[in-house]
Amino acid sequence: MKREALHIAPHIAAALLNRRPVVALESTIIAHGMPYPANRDTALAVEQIIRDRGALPATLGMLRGRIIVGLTTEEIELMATAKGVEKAGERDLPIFAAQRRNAAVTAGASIAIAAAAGIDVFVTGGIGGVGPLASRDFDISADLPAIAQYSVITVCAGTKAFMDVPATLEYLETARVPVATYQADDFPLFYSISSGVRSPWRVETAEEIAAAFQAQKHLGRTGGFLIGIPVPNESALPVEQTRAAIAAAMRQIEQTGITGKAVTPFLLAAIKEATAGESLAANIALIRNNAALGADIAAALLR
Ligand code: PSU
Ligand code: MN
Repeated sequence: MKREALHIAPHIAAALLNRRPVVALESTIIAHGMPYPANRDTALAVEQIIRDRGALPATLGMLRGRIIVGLTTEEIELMATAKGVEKAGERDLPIFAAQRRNAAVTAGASIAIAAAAGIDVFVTGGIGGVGPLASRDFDISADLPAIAQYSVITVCAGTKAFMDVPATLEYLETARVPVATYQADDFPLFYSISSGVRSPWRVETAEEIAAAFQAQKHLGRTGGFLIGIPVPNESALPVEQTRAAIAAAMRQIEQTGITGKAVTPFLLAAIKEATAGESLAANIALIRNNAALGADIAAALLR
């Protein structure tokens, strides 16, 4: 992607030029991941958390076919409320650009945009992964090859909980992506603290992550890092509750025949129903937590 093709908000462009820390944020979680008004309130709260830690948030999205780096509050409100906001993965960007659409961007598309803009750190809630039925339906999120390809650090609370976590970690190993968990041994499970799978690498500080990312550049390697950080204890769902809600949601989706990029939004909504909203509370808590670490990594990279 060409940097000239992006519409970078002036304050973000200035921050990048002056080597101030910037954190990229996605918008699919706003338009398709959470109900209103939790989606808008969370998006704005996450931006404020990043500012409070001395970095600048740049929420990404597409408006009338233009890729925006640094949506305004009004534009975030539009993402949160407008009808017909598309879900744009990286491959959808040229089509929606030609059609002058409004589109929320996925984690994978956001990573591609962040790389083009020169933003090193990207924060999301949970990434897409190898889907639960991938051996049958080949559903592997395009988030994974984007993490592997672009030199951006992604901070998340794991894959979304209904993904196949062991298979996702295998994929990332094959794709040569360094994967670490922040202050825990196991890779997290989005709503729950542990996926039960040991993380390839454990880190204690933002500085450690920044140093390894700088070493990667020094070695002339391209590609990203994936950092998992468990949901805060007080908002975590017990793992049995997460697994039961996923099982219920999976039974529902088998009946509907929904496939492709509609799967993730459907399952997130079904799990929210199955947990009486507790999964949404966990989702909000974890993305706020991820944002704080993302801001600290962005600052550490510039020290
Ligand atoms: N994290 C959340 N909620 C979301 C998503 C992530 O807490 O809605 C979005 C991200 O934009 C991610 C997308 O890229 O879900 C993955 O969709 P799929 O599984 O179709 O690749
Ligand atoms: Mn998919």
